[in-house]
Amino acid sequence: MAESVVLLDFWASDFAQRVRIALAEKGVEFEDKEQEDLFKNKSPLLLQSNPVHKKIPVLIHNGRPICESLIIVQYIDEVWTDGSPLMPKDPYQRANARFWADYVDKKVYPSGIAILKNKGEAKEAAKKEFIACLKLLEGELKEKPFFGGDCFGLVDIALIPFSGWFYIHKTNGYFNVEEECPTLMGWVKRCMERESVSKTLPDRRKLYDFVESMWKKSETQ
Ligand code: GS8
Repeated sequence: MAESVVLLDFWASDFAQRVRIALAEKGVEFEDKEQEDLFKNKSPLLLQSNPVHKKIPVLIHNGRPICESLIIVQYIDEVWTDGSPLMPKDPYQRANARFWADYVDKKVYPSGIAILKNKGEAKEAAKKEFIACLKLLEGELKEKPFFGGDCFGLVDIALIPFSGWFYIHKTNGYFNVEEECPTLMGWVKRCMERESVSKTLPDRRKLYDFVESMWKKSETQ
């Protein structure tokens, strides 16, 4: 029986982009179920597949749902073993990769959201925090091509979707990541040379317009 791979997706979601990049790295074909009204009217399939968080992405593999993007990426790596691995072999390196991917979720994502959400002092503090996080990541990257060394893997997949925000920050005159973190920007360019990434990340102008309209809408509600 042919296997079934379905992704509950939303085009602008950084978390869903991680899953699409991992599937592309492994050459896995999947059915993409875009969630048309993710925030106001969740599909019955989403509610049934992720009853705990009710969020995308959800990967439904042969009828069984897997939730949480970083867990899904690691699942993909374990199930589809052809192609280059996304996790290091060594247990210490694996733990380290999980640590930094978790850091992206716990620090980079919240400070990035706080820039968009806040005004005044809180916005300024969030900008500082976001740049400090990126600089810390730059220190971890050092001179390596990718976070795990020569191989593109979990931490790269966790972080690269957020590079779409850099354009938003620059366009809004907040800061220029290219100037603040040149080494990290070199890594962004390297990641973008991979088809899995360049074909997955949305057009930055389209993303900009979407994010701006989202926050404007939330301000008026
Ligand atoms: C986050 C998923 C998430 O926030 C992961 O998969 O890594 N920790 C999770 N998904 C958002 C879309 S992206 O902003 C979502 O589904 N939001 C719907 C909602 O909040 O109702």
